[in-house]
Amino acid sequence: RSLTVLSGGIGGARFLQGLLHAIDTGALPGVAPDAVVTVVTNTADDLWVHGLKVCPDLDTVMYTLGDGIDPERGWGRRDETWSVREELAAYGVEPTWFGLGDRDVATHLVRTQMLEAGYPLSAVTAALCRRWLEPVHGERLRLLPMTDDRVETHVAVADADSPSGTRVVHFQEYWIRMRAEVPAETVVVVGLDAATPAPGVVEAITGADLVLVPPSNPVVSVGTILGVPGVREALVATGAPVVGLSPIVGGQHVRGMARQLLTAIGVEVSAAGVGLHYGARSQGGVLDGWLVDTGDAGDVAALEEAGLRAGAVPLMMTSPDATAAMVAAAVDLATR
Ligand code: GDP
Ligand code: FO1
Ligand code: CA
Repeated sequence: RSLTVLSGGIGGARFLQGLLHAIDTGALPGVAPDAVVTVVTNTADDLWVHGLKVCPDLDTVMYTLGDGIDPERGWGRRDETWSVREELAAYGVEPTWFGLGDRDVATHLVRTQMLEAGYPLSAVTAALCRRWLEPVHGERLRLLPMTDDRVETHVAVADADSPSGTRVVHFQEYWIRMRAEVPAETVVVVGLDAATPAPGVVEAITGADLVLVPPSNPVVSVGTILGVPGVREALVATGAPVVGLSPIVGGQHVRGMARQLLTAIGVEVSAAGVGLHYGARSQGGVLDGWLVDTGDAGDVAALEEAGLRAGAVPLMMTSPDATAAMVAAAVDLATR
């Protein structure tokens, strides 16, 4: 069996931990323990900082599934030190707001050197995963960037000091420095329309037995993956069921800034709102099924009226077992 997951960073990584746990414990009906998982990961968070290419979502998934992640932060390395960051700050070099860990810098140096030598991001990612994923997962887990092309999410925020009344900042600045506390007016994903899916991405979707959309950020994680020309078409064309899980529980995101960004793009901040935003494949969207939290069971009727198979189950990823149960519910919905 081959499963493909469209993933962002922290939420997607936690979902994937539960998915792999479910496969290993035989908790998924009809999914054999030797199932192969391909992760198509958002790269629009990526940014160049201090001359280094940083790929937050790829690194978060890679470190999490390779057991190198810092469990408190959910990003960056455990046992991290910050000498490089402190020295850069001592030179007064911006951005000081971006947390660059010493161990993490090595990853960015390897990636930057390989990119400058002409390797595409997909080859760089495969090389980094030879250290982080192959020893633990062998060939059953593949981490792909959504595209090898440069794509960056920028956010336009109100700014009284600028002549236009608006200022555009990189998504990382909006999130890390501004804590998403300034209203986002528009989200612009620079380079997305000119991007092409990375090698293996379309086949991973069209050739899968099951495609899962984890409770990742619907705007800047899943939305950006769907925006890569060719990805949406692959989802409409695939013979695999496509099932997603809501990142919005009780009308609120569980963490991060999905509420602010959904509002910016005019999508209702609810489990049904996000499911309807992705849309039913029978109506030109990308989903066959959509899982909401038990507290949002009232949303199921509207989803089913829109052509989606819907279910209400506990959706908090409080442990690999809890997440594994969510994955089993998604597989069940897919085969219903
Ligand atoms: P990011 O790239 O680090 O922001 O991570 P993702 O985009 O993959 O996931 C972020 C999303 O995960 C947020 O919108 C959260 O609402 C959602 N999320 C985090 N934890 C949970 C959880 O336990 N359950 C659900 N349903 N969503 C979650
Ligand atoms: N998130 C923060 O809140 N503060 C940081 O200083 C920070 C640094 C950072 C460095 C490398 C990396 O891979 C991720 C980092 N993140 C940081 C997380 C990053 O902002 C993610 O993009 C968010 O989780 C949203 O996707
Ligand atoms: Ca992200």
